[in-house]
Amino acid sequence: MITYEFTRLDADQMTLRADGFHRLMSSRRSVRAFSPEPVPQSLIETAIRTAATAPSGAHRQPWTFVVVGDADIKSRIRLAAEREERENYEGGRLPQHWRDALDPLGTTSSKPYLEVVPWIVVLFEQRYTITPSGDTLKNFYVKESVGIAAGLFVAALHNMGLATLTHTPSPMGFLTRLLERPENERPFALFPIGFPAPGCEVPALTRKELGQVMVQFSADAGSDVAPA
Ligand code: IYR
Repeated sequence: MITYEFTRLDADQMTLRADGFHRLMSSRRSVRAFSPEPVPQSLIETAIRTAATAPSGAHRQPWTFVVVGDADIKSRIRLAAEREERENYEGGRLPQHWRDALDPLGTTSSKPYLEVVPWIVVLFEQRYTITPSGDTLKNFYVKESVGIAAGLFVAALHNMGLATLTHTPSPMGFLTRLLERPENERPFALFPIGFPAPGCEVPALTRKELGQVMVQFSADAGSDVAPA
C-alpha cells in the first residue's frame, strides 16, 4: 500500500467547486448535428486518459477505446449503422412503445453525422482479459465499469469544449468486424466527437428535479411518512 495524496479543500472551496461542476455538466447536451471542423487528436487522447481513470471491478480496466479519424472507415461505419437502423425504424424491429419514446427526440435511421465528425471513438468492453502468456481471466462488473468510464469520457469531452453523442446503433456487432476487435471484446457505445454544427438544434428536454431523483431515507421516518 502507499499513502493517498488527497487534497483536502476548505468548505467554501468545496461549495464553489461543487456548484461550478454542476453548472458545467448541466449545460451538456447530446448532439446529432456536427461541424466538419478538425479537432486535434491530442484532445481525444486526453479524454480517453480521463475516462480510463474510472474505477473497475478488481481494477481490470476492461475497456478499449478505438479511435477512428479515417474518412473511409467513418463512412463504412455510417453505412453499416444506417443499415441496422433502417431495420429498426422502417423494418419494424423497434416495438411501438420504443418508437413512441423516441418520438420527442426526432431520431431516424439517417446518421449523416457519422461521416461529418472529425472523430469517432468506439468503446469496447473486455468480457475477459487475455494475459501476455495467453491465459484468460474473467473480468468483473464489466458493464458497470465501462459505463462509469463512458460517463467520465462524456464529462471530459464537454469540459474541453467538445460535443458528443452516446450512440448505440443496434445491434453493434458490425463494429467488432469492421474494427477487427478480438473475441474477448464487445462494442459498448459509439461516440461521434466534434464541434456542434452552427445553429445546431437539440430537443427541448428538461431534467428531473432533485426531489424526483433523490430519496432521503432515515430509520426513524419510514417510507410511508410524507416529507415535511
Ligand atoms: N439506436 C437507435 C435508436 C435510439 C434508441 C435510444 I434508447 C435513443 O435514446 C436514441 C435512439 C438510434 O440511434 O437512432
